[in-house]
Amino acid sequence: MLCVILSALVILLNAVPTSQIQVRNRAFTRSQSGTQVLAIVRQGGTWTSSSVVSCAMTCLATFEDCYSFLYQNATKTCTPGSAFSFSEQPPSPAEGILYLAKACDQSQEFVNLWISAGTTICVYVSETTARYHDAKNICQDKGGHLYGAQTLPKYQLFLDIVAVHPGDYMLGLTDVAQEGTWTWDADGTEMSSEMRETIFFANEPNGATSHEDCAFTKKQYTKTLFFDVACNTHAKFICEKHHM
Ligand SMILES: [Ca+2]
Repeated sequence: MLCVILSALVILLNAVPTSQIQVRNRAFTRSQSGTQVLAIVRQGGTWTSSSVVSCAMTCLATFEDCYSFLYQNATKTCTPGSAFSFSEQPPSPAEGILYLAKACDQSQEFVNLWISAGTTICVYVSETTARYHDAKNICQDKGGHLYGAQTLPKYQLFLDIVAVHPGDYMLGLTDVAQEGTWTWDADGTEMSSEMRETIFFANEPNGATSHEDCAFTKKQYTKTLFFDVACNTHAKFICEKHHM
């Protein structure tokens, strides 16, 4: 009986097409702060380690909704996980690499990133610049919306993304509806005073002209903080959406 079960398991593992796994792989490592994701180490490539592929196959065979798996090189152990079953922060590189096996969308444009313990978000980072309204439409066409920094962890993730993809960025944040009242595109809520003080330069937003209704960074300054600027300014942008 045991042999039958083992044989069935082997068939099940072999039945998972390798190509299906390869396009799903996402690997992350930690930043210097030790608590936040810094970089996409490898994206959409081919795994060279048969142990990692085997771990992925185990995860996909164990959980219909395989979301992530941890392969620890030192101990050669594999820990598969279903959706959000990992309640801890990503492991350090020395501990192993956490692979998020679940794709954000069919096109593979979006990647899963950790926001905080047990929480991830799908983000798309633009390669080119656009005006606010065009960027907003692009994100909506992709089924998401412009990235918001409604919380400190989301602002930290924004900083981590910019560290990997340098440039001037905009947020999904405007006071176009009512001057001085800044609201997030994502849900229409008003920016908290805490986030206002965190993400803007001192004495900003200042509404220096009647057209400064959008929030952009300027890379000539050493800190990645925001100014209010005209919405027809060009900048890079990030789209966000929840995973499938
Ligand atoms: Ca304004």
